[in-house]
Amino acid sequence: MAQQRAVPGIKKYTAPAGGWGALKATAKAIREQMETGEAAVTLFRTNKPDGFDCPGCAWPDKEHTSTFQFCENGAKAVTWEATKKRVSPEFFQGHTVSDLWNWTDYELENGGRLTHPLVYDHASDRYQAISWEAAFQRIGEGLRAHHPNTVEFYTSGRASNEAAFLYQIFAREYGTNNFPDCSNMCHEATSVGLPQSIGLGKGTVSLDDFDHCDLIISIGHNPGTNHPRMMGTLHECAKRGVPIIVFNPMRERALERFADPQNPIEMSTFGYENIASSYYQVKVGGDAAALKGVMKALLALDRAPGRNAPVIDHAFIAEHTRGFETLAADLDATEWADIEAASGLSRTALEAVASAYAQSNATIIPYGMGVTQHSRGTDNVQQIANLLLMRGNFGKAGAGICPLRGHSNVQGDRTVGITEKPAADMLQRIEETFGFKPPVEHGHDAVAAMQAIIAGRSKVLICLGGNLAVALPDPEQSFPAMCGLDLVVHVATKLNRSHLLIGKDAIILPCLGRTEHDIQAAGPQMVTVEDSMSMVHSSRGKLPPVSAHLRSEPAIIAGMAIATLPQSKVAWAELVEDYDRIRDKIEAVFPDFRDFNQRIRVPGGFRLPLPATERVWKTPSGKAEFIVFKGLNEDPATADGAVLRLTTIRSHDQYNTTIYGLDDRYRGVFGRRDVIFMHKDDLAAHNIQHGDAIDIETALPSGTPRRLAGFIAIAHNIARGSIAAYYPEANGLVPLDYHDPQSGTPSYKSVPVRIMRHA
Ligand SMILES: Nc1nc2c(c(=O)[nH]1)N[C@H]1C(S)=C(S)[C@@H](COP(=O)(O)OP(=O)(O)OC[C@H]3O[C@@H](n4cnc5c(=O)[nH]c(N)nc54)[C@H](O)[C@@H]3O)O[C@H]1N2
Ligand SMILES: Nc1nc2c(c(=O)[nH]1)N[C@H]1C(S)=C(S)[C@@H](COP(=O)(O)OP(=O)(O)OC[C@H]3O[C@@H](n4cnc5c(=O)[nH]c(N)nc54)[C@H](O)[C@@H]3O)O[C@H]1N2
Ligand SMILES: [Mo]
Repeated sequence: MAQQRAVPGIKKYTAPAGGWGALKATAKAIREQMETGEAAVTLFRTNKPDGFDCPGCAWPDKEHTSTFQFCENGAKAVTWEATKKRVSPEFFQGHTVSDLWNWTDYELENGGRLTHPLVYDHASDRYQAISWEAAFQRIGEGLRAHHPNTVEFYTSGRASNEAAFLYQIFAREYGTNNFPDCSNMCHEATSVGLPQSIGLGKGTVSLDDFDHCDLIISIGHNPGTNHPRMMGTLHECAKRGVPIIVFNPMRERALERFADPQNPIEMSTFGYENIASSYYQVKVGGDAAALKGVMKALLALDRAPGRNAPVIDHAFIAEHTRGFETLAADLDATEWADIEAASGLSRTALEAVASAYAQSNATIIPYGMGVTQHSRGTDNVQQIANLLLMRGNFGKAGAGICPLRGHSNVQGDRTVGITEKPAADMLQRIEETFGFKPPVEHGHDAVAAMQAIIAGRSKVLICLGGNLAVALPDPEQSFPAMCGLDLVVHVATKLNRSHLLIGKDAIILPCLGRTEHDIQAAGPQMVTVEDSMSMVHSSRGKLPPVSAHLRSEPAIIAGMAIATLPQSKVAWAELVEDYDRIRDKIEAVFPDFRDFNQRIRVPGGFRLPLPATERVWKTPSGKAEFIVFKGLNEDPATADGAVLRLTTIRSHDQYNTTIYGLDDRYRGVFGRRDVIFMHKDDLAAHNIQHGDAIDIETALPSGTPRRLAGFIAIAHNIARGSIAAYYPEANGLVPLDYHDPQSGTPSYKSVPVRIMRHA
């Protein structure tokens, strides 16, 4: 038995999630980043019809007209952007880039908001102020000197629809479909997998469906931290008596018990609601096996003699789907012993899930990165679709699939054309609308872009937000490769490590954030975003910009385009004067945005068409497809019992590569991020004690082993054989070429590793 000794910063957290702890943390975020009066007003206007869209997550808001919904991590995201701290040209006079490299990711961003356009000066190793016009000219010259297919146009998911649309038009008129995108590291398995299954690459539920569901099966996501406003919804469902079944290798506190900070009675009595009715600690990478087990048990229930009502919706299957017989044959041929071994769950447990599912007339399955970030992530998503299809859980109230998108507009960015594999009809409408011929040849996704940079095939990187080098796997290869680029341009709000990877020429262009006024020639502007449930709504900043030198993302893209494309067919300056004009063009290229400018002005916005919610299947066959997952392993299997599966996760105090602080309250970690969460029996089996320093090495069948040294092993409630570490610290263990072949999503959530005592 591993002995529980005291380890600095590791404590048991016994309270429910939410509650007073959340209020306290919010107050701290406001105190540290903002002037208090202003902060309160700003926060109050978040996600209200005349306010700005919360940059925290893509969970929708009820009606968008409801009263302010409190959320701790939304407050952190807003105060982090609306901070009183500044990174000005004087700041860089005091710090060379080599100095800054030694700062932590937290320290870099905590410096504050970028205030001026900057260019890197090799002689002094410093960023220096540059005028917008000079910066654009340099970018234009740089781009014109390169072949378009050697340039990468990265998008992080905060960009508005208007910015993302202009960006793709700029890159395509320039001549490339190289669109690496944060979605490629995130829900690409959804975007690729679901169109094959149901003819739609998005979720099918709306918030109202949660009021009508009988059962929720929540797989591989941590809403208490990453989608806190979802906790209000889950809390209501739990109160209504809806069973919530969770599949997650870690016992996440918010999925166990939650005290709603909006609920005065719970707050004053220290009460809470139990969230999960059953919690199954599936092995990391064991979801496909678990889902197959549930489907196999459902088949058995359906076939059981003496049942008067069928468990499987055969009428729906006959009318709407194809491939059920093949799926059933595969399930029949799959042995329970293999399912149990691969999932780490017992047959009895999976049968209990099937039986709860059989009793529910309307089931919702929400899921997150625990499902998508695997080398068979696409197949994984399709198993969820199969399970829902077996009982006709599409196109009826209270039922459907609910991928939890990451960035607040990552879904919208894809809708308005950020894709490396453009559809022919979009290209045709771009040509009709703007009068230039966009390229047809497919471009690079995020992994392919970095591979091209490493191989020296790509020479220029333009980033609309994000922190690409840190978000991607394999920093040992990608960091030096980034420094070999001819030109790197970052449109950003805050300084991060990717900005310190200097090529021949490096430029930072500071932009307005969501919280700030955006005033153009025609007056104050709003932008639009699409949430996880395909609701498009407006966002209008409320605070004065942190610096007079900031420009909006649309204005910056137009500036780059004008400087790069002197013969452009696009009236860039005119479009940016009034964003209604951009929206008219979006509507011209994407007819789903019919009457865009009228409908966006209706409080709450509008929902984009989702054919699968009407049982219209936009697949080649016109039917929904059952897609068989061959085998059981989402990741390469290994017979070596000493090999553990590493998953990489977010702490409660971070937004992707943005680290707000060093605590992970609900998991009982305070003031440090260098930990490896392990089951106590795995610690014992490795003869390692809680608190020991360990090294971790990848154990993939091919490729050079990658190693991280000096992490602290801690005993945690996690499935046996599975271990967890924080992202991005653990990205050095994830190989860039270790990804889902269908979607290109890196297998961040399942790396085979060995651990050993720290050398
Ligand atoms: N505050 C805050 N909000 C955010 C973000 C943030 O960093 N901070 N990031 C945003 C973005 S871009 C995204 S994509 C989302 C991410 O939201 P999530 O999908 O919730 O993100 P992760 O923290 O990566 O963790 C997922 C959960 O998956 C579990 N898990 C790990 N491996 C497996 C597995 O193999 N199977 C199963 N079933 N579960 C597994 C982990 O235990 C963890 O509970 O959140 C968005 N919202
Ligand atoms: N190991 C591991 N790696 C992962 C993941 C994982 O679970 N495990 N998750 C992956 C996922 S899901 C994602 S989405 C990616 C995230 O990858 P990215 O989207 O590239 O990263 P972020 O950390 O969200 O980007 C933060 C930066 O965005 C800039 N920024 C913030 N707001 C704005 C704005 O309004 N405009 C502009 N222009 N810039 C802004 C700031 O400069 C800030 O430093 O990481 C992926 N990497
Ligand atoms: Mo994401």
